[in-house]
Amino acid sequence: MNDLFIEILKKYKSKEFHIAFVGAIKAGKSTLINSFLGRNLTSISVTPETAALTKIRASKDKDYIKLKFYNKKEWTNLWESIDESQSDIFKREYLALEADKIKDKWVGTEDKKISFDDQKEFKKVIRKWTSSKKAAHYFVKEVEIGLKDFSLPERVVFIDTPGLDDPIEYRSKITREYIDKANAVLVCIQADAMTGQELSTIYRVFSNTPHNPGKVYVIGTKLDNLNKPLIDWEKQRGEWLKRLEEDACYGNKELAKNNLVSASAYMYNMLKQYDNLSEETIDYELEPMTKRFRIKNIDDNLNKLLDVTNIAKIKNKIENEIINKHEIIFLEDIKEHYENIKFDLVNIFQNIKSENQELLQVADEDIKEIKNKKIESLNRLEESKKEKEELEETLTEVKNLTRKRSNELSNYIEDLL
Ligand SMILES: Nc1nc2c(ncn2[C@@H]2O[C@H](COP(=O)(O)OP(=O)(O)OP(=O)(O)O)[C@@H](O)[C@H]2O)c(=O)[nH]1
Ligand SMILES: [Mg+2]
Repeated sequence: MNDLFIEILKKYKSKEFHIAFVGAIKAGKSTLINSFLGRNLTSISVTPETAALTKIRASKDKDYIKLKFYNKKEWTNLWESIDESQSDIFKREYLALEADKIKDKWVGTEDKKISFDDQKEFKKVIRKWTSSKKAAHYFVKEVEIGLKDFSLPERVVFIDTPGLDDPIEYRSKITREYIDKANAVLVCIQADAMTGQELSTIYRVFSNTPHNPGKVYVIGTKLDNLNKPLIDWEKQRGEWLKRLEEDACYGNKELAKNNLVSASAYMYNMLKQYDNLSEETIDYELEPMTKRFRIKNIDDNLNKLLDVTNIAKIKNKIENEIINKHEIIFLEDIKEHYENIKFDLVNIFQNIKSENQELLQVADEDIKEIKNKKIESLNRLEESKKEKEELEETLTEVKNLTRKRSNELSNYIEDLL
């Protein structure tokens, strides 16, 4: 029982909370992450871009990048799986980028961590290791980005993933496998198209997490691409909900309604940098978008425009529904174990009591037998005392931990308000 508790405490201590951003290639995953981060960090492009699983989390100190490389065995396996997949895109791109020239430099290399003061340099290095246009990305198994201004709790990790339909099979496989592991999944689907392909992406995600559809949020991305975003989305939403309510997805109307949101991350990111945008960008990129929302004067309507992008709304959902809910579930979990232990303690002492009563009842019996029973009972009492001490120790540990987590949670909720 004690071991079980120690296991739980350990699990809780090291528990990371993973929020994965998945979807088809070019669905706007990286752009959406950037809007939550408040800076354009993850690489975005009009062609397949994110090639390595990229974890983003808080850094206590400076911004950093941490790289994990394939070892020789993993690299050989990867090549074999590419041979088997019968797709030659990987090899063609690999050749074109002359990646083989730098293979020996990176395969089997120890993990590497680099810290940064300079933002430009930081972005350049992130691109070097995550972009499918750079040769180095082939050899990196996982990239971790640490941000000193990450606004979510330390344990929260965002995961930018390669597209689920990435033509390079091993990349999409990494993403598929990740869906089950993640604590929450944000599926990005372009708001202007719910075609068969998009649906199959959605079904793929739900089939990877059959027991917990509630952890999936469907984000209709690039809302600004609709002709009349607000009106068109309402219609579109009705159609999407019909699909999402089905058993293959949420299997529940209310859950589907709550977990489907549209977003315009690109417009949000532009509006956030509005003061630094060139006139040309404002005239030819931003204004046409804002006009589709039937809003003309950007200067006077900045907050209204930020509001229609829904980014703040989704961020709130991440904090209030996903992270906080998870913290509460965990506290409940600990509380339940605490109650179980209390129950066991009561049982132990009730048993001792009834054994002693038995001892009195046999008082008439042979004196020798009484003595033996007494010794046996004393031994058991000794054992129980020990067990009681151990349990009390664990209880104190749990109490402290629960108190600490509650404080953290209420501080965190206070911060949010
Ligand atoms: N208009 C508009 N364009 C967007 C939006 N979000 C992303 N884009 C554009 O769509 C393209 C793809 O965006 P990414 O964020 O790279 O998409 P991704 O899903 O990360 O793509 P991969 O990593 O290649 O799978 C880029 O040209 C973005 O500028 C949006 O909200 N509105
Ligand atoms: Mg990307």
